[in-house]
Amino acid sequence: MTGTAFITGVTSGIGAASARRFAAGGWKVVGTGRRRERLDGLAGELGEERFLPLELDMRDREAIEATAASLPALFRDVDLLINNAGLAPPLDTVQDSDLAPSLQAIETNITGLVILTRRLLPGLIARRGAIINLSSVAASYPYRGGAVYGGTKAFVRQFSLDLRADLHGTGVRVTSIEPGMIETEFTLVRNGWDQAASDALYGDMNPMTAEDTADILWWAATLPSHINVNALELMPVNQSFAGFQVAREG
Ligand code: NDP
Ligand code: 8X3
Repeated sequence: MTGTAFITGVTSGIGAASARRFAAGGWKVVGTGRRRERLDGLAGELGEERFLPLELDMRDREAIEATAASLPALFRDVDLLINNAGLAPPLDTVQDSDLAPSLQAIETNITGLVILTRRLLPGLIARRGAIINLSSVAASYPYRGGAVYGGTKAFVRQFSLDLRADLHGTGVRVTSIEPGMIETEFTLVRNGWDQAASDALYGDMNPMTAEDTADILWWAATLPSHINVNALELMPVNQSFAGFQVAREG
């Protein structure tokens, strides 16, 4: 099976690896992100017949609508939407956090995802296509400093499951992918591009890679069309669960 994949956030990490994976598998890819030079780099690598680079800020509603409405004929018939673009605000508690990074995560991870999904849904229904949304283990397992990020990813997970119900009988597949630690620019972004913080998190624990994750997205997308992976939780072997915390009074 091949087709056209619309992948958000291809300028780094999972999105970049997925653009390469689907292009290598014979798909056409529409790839979005804010960093023009990275989009151009990927376009040079994958070729203009295979990859359409589109500069798009997922916080810009009008831009999302305009982008989806003006896809060129070669890339217009989207069969697969991978809602990947996203980020986490710094690991501050809600009471000690700045509001702006929280709103940025909500607007990117939730609002932009909903607007783009709504816009592409008629075509996806017409083609009995598929949607894969990047949620996170943070949707299900709370951790200190993760309230807004985990909240956005819980939304993505639940939106995916409820969307399946809405799309009942249309043949459209919807999947929530819920990974744990993948070494990408994710932790650099979360920590203001502090390389030492990222290295400390992923050091000596053999995290998943963007390529590992792209292979899993590829697997989910290319299963026989009568199979729907509802939700898939993933972790590196060296990441698992910790207990509750208890505050002692007095
Ligand atoms: P990266 O930081 O490497 O990539 C994030 C991508 O999202 C970039 O291409 C970035 O592009 C794009 N993006 C961020 N903000 C915007 C915006 N406002 N408009 C458009 N694009 C935007 O992180 P990952 O590859 O790791 O993350 C991809 C997804 O996977 C995210 O949704 C993340 O929450 C999720 N995830 C990541 C995990 C991890 O451990 N890494 C685990 C579980 C889920 P640009 O900056 O050019 O706009
Ligand atoms: C990010 C996954 O485990 O780093 O979505 O919080 S984790």
